[in-house]
Amino acid sequence: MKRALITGVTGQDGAYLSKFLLDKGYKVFGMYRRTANPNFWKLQTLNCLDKIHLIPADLSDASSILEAIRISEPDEIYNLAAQSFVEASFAQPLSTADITGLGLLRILEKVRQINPNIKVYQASTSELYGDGQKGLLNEDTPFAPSSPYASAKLFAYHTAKNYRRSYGIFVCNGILFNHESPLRSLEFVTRKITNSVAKIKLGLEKELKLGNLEAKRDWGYALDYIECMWLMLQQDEPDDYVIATGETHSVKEFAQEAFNVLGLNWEEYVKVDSKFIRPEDVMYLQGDYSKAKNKLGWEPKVKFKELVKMMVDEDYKKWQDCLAGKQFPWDAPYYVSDLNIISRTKRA
Ligand code: NAP
Ligand code: G4F
Repeated sequence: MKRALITGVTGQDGAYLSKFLLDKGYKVFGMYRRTANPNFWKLQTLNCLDKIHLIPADLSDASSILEAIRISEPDEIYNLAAQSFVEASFAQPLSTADITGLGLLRILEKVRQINPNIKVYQASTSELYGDGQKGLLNEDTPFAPSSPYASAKLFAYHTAKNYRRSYGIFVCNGILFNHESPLRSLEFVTRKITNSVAKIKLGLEKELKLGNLEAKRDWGYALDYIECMWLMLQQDEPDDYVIATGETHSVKEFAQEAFNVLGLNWEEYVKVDSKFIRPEDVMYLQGDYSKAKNKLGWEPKVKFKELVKMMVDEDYKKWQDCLAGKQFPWDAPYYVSDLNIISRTKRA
């Protein structure tokens, strides 16, 4: 039986990957960081919390990473843990660099020392490209990070390549473009929109405040992208791959489509609030996944409209169930509306 250690197991991708690997017969170990309140609703939703083995550890704490690797004795490590919210990286640049950047270095050092045969997947990102790009972006497009988050991920990207060349460690960068799902956290724009659309339809909210409506993203479905992480580690040689849909849409188009799903006109509800506009933003992302298609045999299955509908339908159903008194693991009722958060202001 193969053994996998997933860092960031409580996140969107960590939950889907846990289920994917359990279904493949893996023994799954999930590294989670200690929090004052429980944070397992995504794993519970997918019915796999009681099937994985949880190890408390933190990417900023090298000794806890050592323990996690010793306990799990993995064949494969999937490094999904990060401070993953770009906007927060402007407010917390140092901890973002520590976790999102140095975190991988701490893992690779332990792998090098304990068992250099462990294969490692690194969650790289399309944010590496930064602002000002045009056309389809691929593995050869130069990177120009536009946030502390992207700079930290660029450090990790090069660290992975360096450990591959210097020590022969099997480590792959998955340059994943934005991927979403009903398990996406509420601070990201897609789920923020779909959750609000559901609440507005049910009379629980009156408006939706957003920032930059013109930014374009290549949005795919998280579950489609999980398979790729695994495929990369099943190859004979480690390599880096772009994973995307090849389509791009603006935040405005996402909002328009999401309100459409429930028969609402987005223009009546969406307001722009400058507090959600970032000091620097990436205006355009569109990925070329030909290398993954040719070498891994991978293609995305879910495209834009289907993704938006899936997310709106799920949030709408859950709010209806919640109002009917049903109880289930879910984040939305406990979310502090970002309208109440005053620390986020546009920087000059
Ligand atoms: P996510 O939902 O934000 O999950 C991030 C995970 O990292 C959570 O489990 C979080 O734990 C954990 N974490 C944060 N700080 C940690 C620390 N100091 N020590 C240990 N764990 C820590 O992110 P995601 O969307 O699943 O993305 C997975 C990875 O892919 C991330 O590295 C992200 O940067 C990258 N990525 C995501 C996308 C995307 O569109 N989703 C695209 C490209 C790359 P808590 O639950 O306790 O916060
Ligand atoms: O949903 P977002 O916060 O995602 P972003 O910044 O693209 O980052 C996500 O994808 C990356 C891959 O490219 C990952 F590496 C990263 O971990 C994360 O998963 O914002 C998308 C766009 C931005 O241009 C933002 O300025 O939406 C714009 N936006 C407009 N109004 C907003 C809002 N974003 C958020 N979060 N909230 C708003 O109200």
